[in-house]
This record gives sequence, C-alpha cells and structure tokens, in this order.
Amino acid sequence: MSVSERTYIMVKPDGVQRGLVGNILGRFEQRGFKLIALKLVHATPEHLEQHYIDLKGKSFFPGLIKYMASGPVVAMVWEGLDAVKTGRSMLGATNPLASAPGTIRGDFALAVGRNICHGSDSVENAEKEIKLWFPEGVVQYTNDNSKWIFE
Ligand code: IDP
Ligand code: MG
Repeated sequence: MSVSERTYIMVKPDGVQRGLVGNILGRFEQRGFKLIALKLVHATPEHLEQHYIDLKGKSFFPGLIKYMASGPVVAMVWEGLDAVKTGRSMLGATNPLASAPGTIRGDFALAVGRNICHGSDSVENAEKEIKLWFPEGVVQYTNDNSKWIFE
C-alpha cells in the first residue's frame, strides 16, 4: 500500500449509455485519487478477451465480451493510497444485488451482466490492465493538493 498505488477503472458500455460517466469519475476525484490517464474507447472483442483472459471458459464469457464490445467504454487510471482495494470497495460487489447502497453498483445497477463498472482486483492485475489499455503510458504531473489529502 502506497500513495502512488495505481488502479485501472473502467465505465462499461451501459454506464456510458446511461450517462453515469461524470458521477463515477466524480467519486474518484472527490475521494482524493489522482487521475493519470483517461480515454473513451470502443474496444474490439479481441482486446476485451485479453482483458478478461482469466474468465475464458466461463459460461458467461461470450456474453460478457459481446456486452463489453457493444459500445464505448471510459478507460481510466487513478492513483492514490490503497487505490486497488479502495477502488473495489467503491465499486461494490460483482453482483449489484449484493452491493451496499453508497457503492457505484449498489446505487446504479441490478444485474451482474450489466454492472456498469470495472476495477482491478490486485496490484499485479492493475499493472497488466494499465499496460493493456494505455500502451502509450500514463500522464506525469504534480497535483498540488496532495498535502491536503495525505499526512
Ligand atoms: P468483477 O468485475 O467484480 O471483478 P469478475 O468475476 O472479474 O467480477 O467478472 C467480470 C465481469 O463479468 C463482471 O463484472 C460481470 O460483468 C461479468 N460476470 C461475472 N459473473 C457473471 C455471471 O454470473 N453472469 C453474467 N456476467 C457475469
Ligand atoms: Mg474482475
């Protein structure tokens, strides 16, 4: 856990279509995380299969790829203290019905196959996902508010 830990967060096609990009992005900003990469991208099935490679073989895998390729996604990298675990807790549980109100999925979703957002589940996977979605690299800059967020 460090203040420079990074996580890959993505608004899925249903989140984009439902106009939830600003709300989701705003939660990470308000929490104190630093935005270091952002783009709107309509990913190919091949790219998405790579992203979800660990789930290949699951019965829902073909449907998941079709859903994720059905429209553009917002790909982001956020940096800050315990970013991976905190990002996951801000998202809520995989199944929105098990997500507490106050989490993104708990506030906006009902179905596991339309759960509007993705977040890396480990620091190692975050690094892989950041490389996959941002081969061009992230943006380096100083955020002057860090002394108001970290001790
Ligand atoms: P996560 O997104 O919370 O990390 P994973 O188990 O990595 O959950 O699954 C990736 C995505 O696959 C989920 O976010 C969800 O969109 C989809 N998914 C997972 N389990 C099911 C299922 O049982 N039916 C349909 N879609 C599923
Ligand atoms: Mg996952």
